[in-house]
Amino acid sequence: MNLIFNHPPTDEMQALDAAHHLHPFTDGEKLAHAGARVITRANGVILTDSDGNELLDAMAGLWCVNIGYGRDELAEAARAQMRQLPYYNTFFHTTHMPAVSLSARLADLAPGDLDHFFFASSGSEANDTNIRLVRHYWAAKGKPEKQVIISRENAYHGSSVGSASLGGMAQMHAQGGLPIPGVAHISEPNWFALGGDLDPDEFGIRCAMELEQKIVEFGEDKVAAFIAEPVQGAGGVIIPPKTYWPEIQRICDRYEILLIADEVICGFGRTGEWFGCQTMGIRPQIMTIAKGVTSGYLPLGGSIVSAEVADVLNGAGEFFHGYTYSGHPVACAVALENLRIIEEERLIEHVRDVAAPYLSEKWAGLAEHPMVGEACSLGLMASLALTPDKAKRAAFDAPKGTVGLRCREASFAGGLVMRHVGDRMVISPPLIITPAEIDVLVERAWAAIDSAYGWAKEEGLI
Ligand code: PXG
Repeated sequence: MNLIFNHPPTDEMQALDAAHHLHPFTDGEKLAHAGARVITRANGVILTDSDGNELLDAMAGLWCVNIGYGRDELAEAARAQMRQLPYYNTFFHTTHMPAVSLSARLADLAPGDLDHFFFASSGSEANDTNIRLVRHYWAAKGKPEKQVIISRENAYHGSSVGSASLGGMAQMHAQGGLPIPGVAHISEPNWFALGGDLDPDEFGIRCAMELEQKIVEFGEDKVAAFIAEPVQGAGGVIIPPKTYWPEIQRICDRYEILLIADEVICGFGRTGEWFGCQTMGIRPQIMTIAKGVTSGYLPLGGSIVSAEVADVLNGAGEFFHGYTYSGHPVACAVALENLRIIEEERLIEHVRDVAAPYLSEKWAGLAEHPMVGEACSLGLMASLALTPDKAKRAAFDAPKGTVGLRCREASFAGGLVMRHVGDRMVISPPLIITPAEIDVLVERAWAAIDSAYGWAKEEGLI
């Protein structure tokens, strides 16, 4: 029997899952006790589980299914490419049309002179590439001591040793001796949690100035790059104050350090432009991409670098770096079809002109709930901060994430996939979402918050 299409009852699948499957970012014992939710199919913005429940997927999978589920065109693109050339590598002076076409397409789409692409299969791999690439770049320019990469606390750049080191997740660093040497972190521009009595604009400047202080501390001749997400995603959809990015750009320019925009979440329409750096008005020399480039239908990631960076790399002999699946032809073919759909169906215009303004208005209404201290959105990413005291922007008197988890559970039970990051709730729906679907999303989000509110009151947390 084909267990995938003709599956056994839910409890049997859960038992098999618990017996053999180690899940990412999961407490295995708790999961085995509760049993995993089994997702069996999806269409548009709706997931269906093995018991036939339907859920509105306000996370677009894991921030990636930009064009929504169920697009046969991508299946057809994969099938055609698999039949013609399922695999070949791009090492040893070889190439193939899917990699050629996708590099050229990305060079067209990326802003400024970002016009060369190094392929990987994920955001983590791409950021590992970036670590090696920027150090190799500076060595090629006769400055091998420029090694340090500055990042931010509560940033997420991946889960491999290198990319998790770039990330600023304390819990990840605590497991396995991270970060690696040569990575330093500054504060995140999270006004709600860290802004104290400063107004958001002053706080934005103060956070950016930390970059300057760190560069001066190490010495400009030691610092290779600064990496940041235009808007932190996994950190809780933290939208920086408007003063932040212009000041960061000024500092990067002044001290001649490379700016790496990690566009793994922000790229491919999420912010209402092709890339988050365009929304933020910054000029990175390198962008990390993954997720939305294929809408998650197949794994693909990589680094887009400027003409100047590419020239230096190309003039520096062999770069001893690459992955078996760098430029995988099937993933590239699927990416090209995905980009065609985003462009021809004008999905970025849909986000910018229809979905984001509508979400922004409806989402802001959630701030009227007594337990919501902040409700903010940019493009189609949004978050809200749960708090027992709005005026003080206070945290709950419970381990971080206790109320957030409760809210997430209520959300799932009410037919909405909404995530929690500590006690912030986050969403990032497919770009195709309609105003009517946004109404359902916000209604279910309110119900989930309200359910968690009732529970928090009973527990004496409010
Ligand atoms: N950079 C950013 C900005 C990301 O959000 C990565 C790099 C790593 O990409 P890969 O493809 O290696 O996973 C990411 C991934 C969450 C969550 O819980 C977020 C991500 C991955 C898994 C979980 O929000 N982002």
